[in-house]
Amino acid sequence: MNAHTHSGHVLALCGGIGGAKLVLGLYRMLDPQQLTVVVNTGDDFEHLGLKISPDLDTVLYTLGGVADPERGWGRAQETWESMAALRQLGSEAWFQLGDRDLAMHVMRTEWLRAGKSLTEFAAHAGGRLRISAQILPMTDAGVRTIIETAEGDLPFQHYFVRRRCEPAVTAIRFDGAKEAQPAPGVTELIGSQNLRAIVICPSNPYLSVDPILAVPGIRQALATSTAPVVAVSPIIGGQAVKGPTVKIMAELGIAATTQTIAAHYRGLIDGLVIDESDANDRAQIDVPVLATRTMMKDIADRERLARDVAAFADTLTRPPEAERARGGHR
Ligand code: FO1
Repeated sequence: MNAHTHSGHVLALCGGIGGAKLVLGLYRMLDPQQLTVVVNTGDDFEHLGLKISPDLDTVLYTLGGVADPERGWGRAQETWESMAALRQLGSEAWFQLGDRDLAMHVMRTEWLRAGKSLTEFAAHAGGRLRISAQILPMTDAGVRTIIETAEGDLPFQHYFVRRRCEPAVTAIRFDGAKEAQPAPGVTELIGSQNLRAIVICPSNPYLSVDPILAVPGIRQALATSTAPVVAVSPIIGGQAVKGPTVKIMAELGIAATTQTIAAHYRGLIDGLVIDESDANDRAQIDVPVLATRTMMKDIADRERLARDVAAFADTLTRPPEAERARGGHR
């Protein structure tokens, strides 16, 4: 089925770099006004007095066409003079804030201190970057991903950047999630009749997608949505494309396979997209599977995967909630 003949909104749930790649494909393949991206904010933190929202910025910069193509985070053509000056003054410098990127943090901090919400700031920044898709944080409340390690609890960026993911992970928790509410519009959109598909991007399920699902109301809205929910596995041939997914899975005693990803999203998804090299795993996955090339090296890869994911979603119908929860697709 030609994806373009299908109207209706697509909602993507996404973390940072890996997820943003597919989001860019969706953005270029769909009518951009028909795309909403709900972004993980569990990685957010306050640093040098500034409010930093790395995943939100990665999505904003990527869709705005100003992301650094090599790093995946931060802005292209970046310079680092303020970092050097901060270092000279004896400031901590383990978290790199580029000169251009700083503008985003300064302004977000100003807006939040003035009583505006993260949702309002994301809409403003998206508009200024001429992005016609809607970009929403998962929540306006402070949800913080805490990595429990053999060396104690570490806030996400301290674990990820400062400690380079070295300490062994024993558990992951999302402080503040229980008290949080979804950002305005998130659950309404998930429940909308006009929704074509919900796509869980190939972000780390434990670090980047679970915080979104931990916000009360989001998981339930997904379970009762009439739109098909499709996840894209971040595991290719037992490896994660980027980042510490496999290391963390091993430390948590979980096998890095597409079956594990399917099991993780059990009761939530109506279909799973896996890499063609993992096609043999299909037999052990109890939802419909699309095996295709999921590695996204260039823009053509992102667009093709986006088209494949949307066309796959169009072939799926949603079973009633109770049946889905039992894995009743077969
Ligand atoms: N990642 C790094 O590995 N080192 C950094 O110094 C760093 C700085 C940084 C600044 C702004 C920003 O938006 C992202 C930044 N990231 C950096 C990436 C970020 O830590 C992670 O990619 C995400 O949080 C994981 O999704």
